[in-house]
Amino acid sequence: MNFKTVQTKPIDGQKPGTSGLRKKTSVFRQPGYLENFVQSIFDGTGGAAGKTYVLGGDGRFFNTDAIGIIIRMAAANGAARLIVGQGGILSTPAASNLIRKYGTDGGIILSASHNPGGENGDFGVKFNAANGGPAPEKLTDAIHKETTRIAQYKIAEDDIGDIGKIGSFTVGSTQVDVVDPVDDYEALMQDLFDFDAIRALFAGGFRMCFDAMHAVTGPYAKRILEGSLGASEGSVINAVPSPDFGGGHPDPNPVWAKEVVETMEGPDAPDFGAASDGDGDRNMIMGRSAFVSPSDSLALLTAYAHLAPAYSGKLSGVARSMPTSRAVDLVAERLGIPCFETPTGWKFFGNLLDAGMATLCGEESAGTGSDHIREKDGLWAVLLWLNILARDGRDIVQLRADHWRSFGRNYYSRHDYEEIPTEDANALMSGLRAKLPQLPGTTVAGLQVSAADDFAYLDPVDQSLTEAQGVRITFTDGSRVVLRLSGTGTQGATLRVYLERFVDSGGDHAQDVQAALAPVIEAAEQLAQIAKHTGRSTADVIT
Ligand code: G16
Repeated sequence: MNFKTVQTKPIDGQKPGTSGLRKKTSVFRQPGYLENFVQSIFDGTGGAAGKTYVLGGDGRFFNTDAIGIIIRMAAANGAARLIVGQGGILSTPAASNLIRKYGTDGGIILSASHNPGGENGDFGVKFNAANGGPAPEKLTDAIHKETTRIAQYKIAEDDIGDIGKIGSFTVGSTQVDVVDPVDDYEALMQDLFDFDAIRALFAGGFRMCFDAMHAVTGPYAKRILEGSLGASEGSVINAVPSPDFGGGHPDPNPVWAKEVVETMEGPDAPDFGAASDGDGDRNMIMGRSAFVSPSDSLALLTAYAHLAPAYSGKLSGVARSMPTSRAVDLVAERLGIPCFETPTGWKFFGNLLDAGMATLCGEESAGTGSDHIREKDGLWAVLLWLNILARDGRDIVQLRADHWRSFGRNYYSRHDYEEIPTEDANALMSGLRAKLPQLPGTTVAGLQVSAADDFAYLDPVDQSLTEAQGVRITFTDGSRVVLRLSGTGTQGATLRVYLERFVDSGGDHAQDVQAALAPVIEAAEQLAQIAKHTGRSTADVIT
């Protein structure tokens, strides 16, 4: 095997965002772009020599080529071993599991998550650390620093073995083990959940529809739901991963996961609906004609997790990202366990999970997970729901209604304004930040402001401070508006406006969500002057 050292120059903009480096696929395919970033990952994390990495991706366009490049670079940099998903496929949760199970030094995951794929879509590269979780800020900062001073990268010149076949080959002195992407993940799920109870549920006629959205979870869901658990054939739809996700947008929310939504709202709807995203870490949950918001899902899973063997009597605490609704806080309070509020980004849960301070975590952005791995996990959420429904016996819609009657309902919605010119988005945020100190005590759209700040997080484990994580404005009636700019977009800026209104246990829980939130929506507009800054009178995506 011949190795070569290629002279290169820093490329602007290789700063990882909320979750790795995400760019247009065409940007990643520019000569040296991927290579520069991968070499910077190695250099920023102490070099690849003698290390073992997990490697895989969500199968989007350029996945296979990128895997080949990374294998050749890891070998040239002296890695000892690579564990690669067959065909270059690994869901993000499956990759996290492999890193932990085989004690590797980390992993490289190729995905732009829920962003569309294809030649004109998005691509992404993420480094996960030895705990299986997304690299924390100090590592992503170190990687970014390398991208600004890189002068050369190393790569093997010759062809390598076939990653389409399970087995092993070597590249120089690096051993490459190609593994089944599903096996270890399924074994983990069997350890966590009561598979017998779920099997009995399906055997009793329970029906579900899982939309894999032509993305990576198809093979996982087929094997586990239809194979091991006995869901009827056809329960998993859009199950074959395709490089452009069938031309779709693999984001599991009511806007993009239309097929399962129509099924769940149609005549003869199944009992349970779900979907997962491009790389399998997000989830959407539905009952008949009922979308369960991710924030509510987190609260309900926390309330009923004891019905699953892995979590019975074992919840040390919960954590949610700051913009996620406070429904789970109420459950944690009643259970007498702590509830942590972190910035957006799964990486912020890592320390809490490692320290055993939180067992379940979740985010409004359709992410839920636990300490079984260090990523959010779409299929895990579906299986925990199935386990709960199998053991509880109630229908999901009834379960949720009973929950609201007991805890009250946190009406919740997110309004996204996409592809705004970056300067306009920054002007909106800085204008808002400037007026925060004057807001408490004032009344906006009939709501009195009780507190207003720019969220800063002091990590209770390593004491690191992360500032400017989003503006939050709370009102005396318990309502809340949060505004922040997305860190995962690839074009312009995306403004996210998170809206929440609490109606207590005796109140009306059957209102239309947007109608219930109308005063909060109006307050957000008056406070941030969204229409003036964006030139738009409504959001592009409302979930
Ligand atoms: C990533 C992060 C999540 C975050 C989401 C949205 O998810 O891991 O923690 O909530 O992005 O982030 P933003 O609001 O900055 O766009 P994923 O599924 O895209 O990897």
